[in-house]
Amino acid sequence: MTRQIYINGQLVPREKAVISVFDHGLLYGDGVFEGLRSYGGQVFRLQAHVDRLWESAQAICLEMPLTQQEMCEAIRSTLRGNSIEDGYIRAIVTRGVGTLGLDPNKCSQPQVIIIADTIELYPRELYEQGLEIVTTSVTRSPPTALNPRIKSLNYLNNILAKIEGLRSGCIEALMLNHKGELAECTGDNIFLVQRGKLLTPPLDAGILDGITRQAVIELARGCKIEVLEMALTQHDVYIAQECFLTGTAAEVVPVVKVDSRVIGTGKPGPVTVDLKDRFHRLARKRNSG
Ligand code: PXG
Repeated sequence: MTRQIYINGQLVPREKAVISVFDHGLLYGDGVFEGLRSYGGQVFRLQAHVDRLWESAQAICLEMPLTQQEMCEAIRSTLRGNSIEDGYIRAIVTRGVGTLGLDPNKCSQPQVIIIADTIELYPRELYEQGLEIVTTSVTRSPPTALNPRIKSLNYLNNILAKIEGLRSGCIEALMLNHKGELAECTGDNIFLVQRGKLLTPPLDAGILDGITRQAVIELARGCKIEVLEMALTQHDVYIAQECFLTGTAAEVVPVVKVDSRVIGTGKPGPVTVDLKDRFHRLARKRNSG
C-alpha cells in the first residue's frame, strides 16, 4: 500500500509529498522534529512529544502554524490513514520557503510534515546480547552553540559522531560534552548501573531531554532503585556493572562493550533486563501516558 504522507493538513500519496528546494529546512536545517512510536494504535507519550516539539520551535523562534490539539489529531489521522498499529512517526516542522539568505523572517509559511511507517528494530539478538559502542572524538554541541535540548533538523553533530562510530564497527557512538563529561549517544540517552544505583547525565550536561529516559527514570524510582542525574565521565562507564541506552527507536537496549572494554560481566545485567522488560510492558499498556 502506498504510504500517505501528511503535508499541511492533507494526506497525500508519497510521490506527491514534496517540499520546495527553497525551504529553509533543506537550505539550513532550519526546523524542528519529533520521532514518536505507536504501540497497538496508541502513540506513546504523545503529549510529551508534542510539548517538546513546541519547546524546540519556541527555542528557534518558529511560530507553529497549528495548535497542539491539531498536531495530535494530525498524528493520529496519519497513523489511521496508513493502517499502522505498531509504528514509527516522524513529525517535522520546517521554517518554510524563503530566499537564499539566512533571514528566517523572509520565510512565508512553516511546513508541517508527518510520516508514519513501520519501524525496523535493531536485530532481536542485540537486545539479548547487548551492543558494543565507542566514544567518539566528536563533542556534543555545547548548549551555548546549539542546545541539544532543541530537536532541530540540524543533526550534523550527531551524524559526524555516527560516522566515526560506524567506521569503528559500532552501531551507536557515545558523545562527550565540551567539559569532557558523558553527554549521550547519537540518537539515545545513556544510563549506568553502579552498586545498584542508576546513574545518568543531567540535562545540563547538554543532552536531549529524552522521553524514554524520563519513562525509565520513573520506572526505576517506582521499584525503589535510586536514580542519580549527575555529571559522569568515561571512568564511570569503565567501572560500571551495567550500561544501557534509551530512545524512542531503540527503547531500552543493553550495552556490553564500550571502547573495546567489557562492561560488567559482558552480558546484559539484571537491572538492565528488568527495566527493559518493564519499559516494554509500559509502552504496550493502554493509556501509558
Ligand atoms: N538523544 C538524541 C540526540 C536523540 O536524537 C534521544 C536522545 C532519545 O530521546 P527519546 O525522546 O526518543 O527517548 C534521541 C531521539 C532515529 C530516531 O530515527 C532517533 C531518535 C528518536 C527516534 C528515532 O534515528 N532520537
